[in-house]
Amino acid sequence: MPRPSSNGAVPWPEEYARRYADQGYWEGHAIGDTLHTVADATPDAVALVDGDRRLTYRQLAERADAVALRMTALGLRPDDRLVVQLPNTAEFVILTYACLRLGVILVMALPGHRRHEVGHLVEHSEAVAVAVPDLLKGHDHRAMAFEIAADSPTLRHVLVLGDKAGDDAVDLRELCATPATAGDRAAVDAHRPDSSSIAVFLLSGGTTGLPKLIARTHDDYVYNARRSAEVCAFGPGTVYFAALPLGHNFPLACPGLLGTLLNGGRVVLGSPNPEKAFPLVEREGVTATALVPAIAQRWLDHRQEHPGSDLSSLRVLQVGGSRLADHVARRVRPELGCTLQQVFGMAEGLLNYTRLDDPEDIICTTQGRPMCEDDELLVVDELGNPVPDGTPGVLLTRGPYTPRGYYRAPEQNARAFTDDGWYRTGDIVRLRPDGNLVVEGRDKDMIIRGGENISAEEIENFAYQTPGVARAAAVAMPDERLGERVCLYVVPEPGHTVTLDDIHHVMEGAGVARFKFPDRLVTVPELAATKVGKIDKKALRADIAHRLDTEGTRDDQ
Ligand code: OOB
Repeated sequence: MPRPSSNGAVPWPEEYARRYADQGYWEGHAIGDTLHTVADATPDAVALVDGDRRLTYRQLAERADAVALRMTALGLRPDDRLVVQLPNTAEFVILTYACLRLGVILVMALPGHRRHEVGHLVEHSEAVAVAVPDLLKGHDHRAMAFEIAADSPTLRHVLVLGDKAGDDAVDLRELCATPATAGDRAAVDAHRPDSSSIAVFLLSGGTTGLPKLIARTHDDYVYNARRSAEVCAFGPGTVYFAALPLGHNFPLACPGLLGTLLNGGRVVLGSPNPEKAFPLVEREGVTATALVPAIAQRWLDHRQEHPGSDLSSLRVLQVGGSRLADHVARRVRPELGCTLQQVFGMAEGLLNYTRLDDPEDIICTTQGRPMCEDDELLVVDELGNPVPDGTPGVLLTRGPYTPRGYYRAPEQNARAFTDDGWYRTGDIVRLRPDGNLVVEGRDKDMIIRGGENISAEEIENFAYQTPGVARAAAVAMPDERLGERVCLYVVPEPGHTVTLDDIHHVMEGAGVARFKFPDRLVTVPELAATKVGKIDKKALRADIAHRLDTEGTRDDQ
């Protein structure tokens, strides 16, 4: 197992790093510099659209440098960590660009995260700053941030987006409106980070209690975005609609925001709700977007009910994050009039895409193939031995944009990575003779609820904190709308009853993200066990599927 470097990230072994650079995957430029090069080439093209606000490449680049300088005035330094939890807004993009220029490392929290998760991210990354909205969907992020700051030895700055920033916080709108001056660029250049340093920390969906941090370097992340953009044929004419939360790898760099900006295209910010998204697609002439299957299905259904909206500009709909059912995939071209691209990816690195010119059958029934020739794939059985092609097994991978370990997590790394650096994805796949992968299932203990990854272990930990719970097991239950939802099996202690509300109450108290709350509780006298005495989750998944079937609905509660 490679040893972590002094900054806590696990580097690629020397020989691989040299090879990836020699092959040209790693260009040796920091992302901020690369973005500036594009801005210099197309200064007057519109880079970003947020509602009525439009920023050209020049404006975006200048704002980023002005913000970067203001951040240094606040005391932020290269290698400092900033946890960001912002909606898809121009401020998010400007702040991201500024941090990339300065070498301040962004830690990408997700909008649904609450005190429990954001607090953990701040602590684990030793963040000095956090950026949040004031109020969003009824949640007071500002108050949450100050609560976390009060307990944190490192957090010094709270950046707030919205009318209620308050005197004790840095007003993000004001920060991003800082007028640019002539010397900004040179002054920020002085801080320019090394291309092998960490650009962003992405979060692992993960199977352990709390999200782990994935250190993505400038080198590997530029490649991630650039090669993705090539596969997706992004160029100056691309209008990319960032609908999923930008902190997620998929809309951020697959090819997403970064892949669009690196090619002189235009990014339109918004939310995936089809009622708002469809008019925006029409107004802005959106050519590409990325969705998770649950939302893609909502788009298809909305389209059937409202056939009037003009989606003719849309050329590519990327769908990934969880398994897209073949029958839903087949609806995309006839009903939305665009090419479907399936994306089987992970924040840990490896990206598989169906290609735009693949036959319809491959597009609709496979999850694509790796984007890079030097992505290494291994499909193994339970003992770790390679299976013959075409036989389902667990996927292991290595490659130029798949780091060799999580940040400061030696125990998890020992489990999630092999000694020679392969990442165990926990996904069960079948490798077809044509090189495409079909995702057949998961052997990791994770539930994917409408695109949000939930660790079963984390839910079980909260169940065990609930009075009256003797044993607990969380499993995925099938759901028409979200793909999967969380079902919690509980064995109560003798004489106790446990309700779903009891579990929610404990999670509420701990400030846990709402999307993780179990959707259903099943009380049983004992939990099915495997031959070696482990909880038999396969049997539990079959049990809940059977219960739903006999109830005649998969969509109750
Ligand atoms: C994306 O990234 P993460 O890190 O949130 O989740 C990764 C996991 C994969 O290991 C797999 O279990 C599942 O999500 N997954 C899929 C899938 N795409 C992801 N399972 C079945 N079919 C698919 N197409 O989810 C992600 C990152 C970049 C691009 C796209 C998705």
